Amino acid sequence: MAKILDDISRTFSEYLLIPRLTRKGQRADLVDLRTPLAALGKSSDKRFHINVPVVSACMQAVSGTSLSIALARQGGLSFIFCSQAIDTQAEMVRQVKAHKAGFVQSDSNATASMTLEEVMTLMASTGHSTVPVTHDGSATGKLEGIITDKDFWVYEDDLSHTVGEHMTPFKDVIHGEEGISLREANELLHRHKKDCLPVVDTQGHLSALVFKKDYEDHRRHPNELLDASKRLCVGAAINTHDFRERVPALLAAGADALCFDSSDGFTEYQMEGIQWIRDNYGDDVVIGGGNVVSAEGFDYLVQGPGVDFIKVGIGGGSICITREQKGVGRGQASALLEVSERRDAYFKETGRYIPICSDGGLGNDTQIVVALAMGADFVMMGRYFATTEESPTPKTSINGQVYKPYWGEGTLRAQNWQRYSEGMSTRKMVFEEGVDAFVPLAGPLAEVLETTLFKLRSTMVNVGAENLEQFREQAILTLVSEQSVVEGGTSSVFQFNRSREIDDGRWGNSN
Ligand code: MZP
Repeated sequence: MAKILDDISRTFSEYLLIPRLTRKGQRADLVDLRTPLAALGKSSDKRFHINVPVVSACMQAVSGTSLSIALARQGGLSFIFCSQAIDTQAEMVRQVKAHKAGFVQSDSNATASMTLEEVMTLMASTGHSTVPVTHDGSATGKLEGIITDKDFWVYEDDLSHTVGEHMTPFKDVIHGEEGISLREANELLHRHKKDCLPVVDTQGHLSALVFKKDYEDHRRHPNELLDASKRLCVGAAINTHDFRERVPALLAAGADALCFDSSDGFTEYQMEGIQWIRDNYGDDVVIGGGNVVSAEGFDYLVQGPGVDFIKVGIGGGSICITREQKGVGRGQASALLEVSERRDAYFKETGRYIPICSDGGLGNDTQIVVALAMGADFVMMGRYFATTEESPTPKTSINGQVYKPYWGEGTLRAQNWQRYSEGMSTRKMVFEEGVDAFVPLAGPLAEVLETTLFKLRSTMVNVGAENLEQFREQAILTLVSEQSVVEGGTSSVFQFNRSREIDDGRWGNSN
């Protein structure tokens, strides 16, 4: 007969943290969020750390180039999805590594003959109010001028006029020459009181734009995750089918960490992949394994040369229907608690510390906090990042609200059969394990993440913790009853203003 576990499968929202002593001088802004992504304690310690404990999911609707750049600039790491051809994935890794902080390629461009109405539509669809005007409308065409939303009045000007009639012509545009340093570019912006500086090559072709807001963003978030050559860090997902070809291409492109993207990583298929990478590349490559939901799964993946970090979670993802479709999975809190306990015991036994990533199902900021208190070294999120400006999907207006498409890797749309087909003879998706959906736009990643991390830091202060290791050690959690959840919300009051966080729909009003 099957064995039935004694404990109930529990979720994060069933727990609350009990405050511990906060000592004088402890402040949210002093809390250190640095966390390991690579196994610690082996002879060849790689000590690959990330500066904030968040990574973005290996998903088409999440980890594209722009999001990977934006997240690394905030100190986190993205795993570029592997449900695409090897060369396109490697190219995305290359683009992140080649990103020159502060210099961006323009993604909204016009020609002088376009009408103001057309340029307004362009500004609305890209959300950018500064548009370079080039001879061919491309991002690298000869620069003829700049048009911004301040150059025309929607209700006063004739919108059938051309861009050429309203733009600032090139001769009057403050610009930089290719080769200019970021510091010099920012000095020009400062001196001329400009928001945007186009940079042109010797032929007058546009090569990049430098924005004042990026400078301000950098000053506010000096946490960028950089490699030894000061390039942004980026991770890449791999699967158990084509790792022999994919891994060499991704490493050659400069990927800083690899991660198996599998709904169930407790398999000999994954072990074969890990073994192959270790045999061919040794211990220097950072490899994430998973997903698992039990101590047994953890023990399997750390055997032999083993993985660097382990992802925990099956069936909890916001777009996931694996539990309904196959009856497999476990409440995310229960899974994380069991694996974390095993990780700590394994550390005591072997001196080897394996970071754990809680993957999927984080429905609000408090659940992120609880996951980190329960033992996760960092969390992986899909929906959270899909709601940001930088996710790779287009903004879509539905009934006057702005949304972004978000779909699971187990959908017919993603066609990521490699993620789900361990042990199956078929090389196609027979049934879906995910859904195709929309999420409300929340705003720029830097702003969204700043709020989340501030909440995390302030909870850590409540628990008297100065870093994530202390947070895990000192955390005391209590199970909550349904009635105490009700008590935790507002009661017997009428609210005129809802907070911005609820208004922006980030959490689907579930906060
Ligand atoms: P969430 O942050 O949207 O709740 O969950 C993201 C996680 O869900 C991913 O990191 C991955 O582990 C998982 N995922 C991705 N696609 C599917 C699916 O189609 C899925 N079922 O479960």
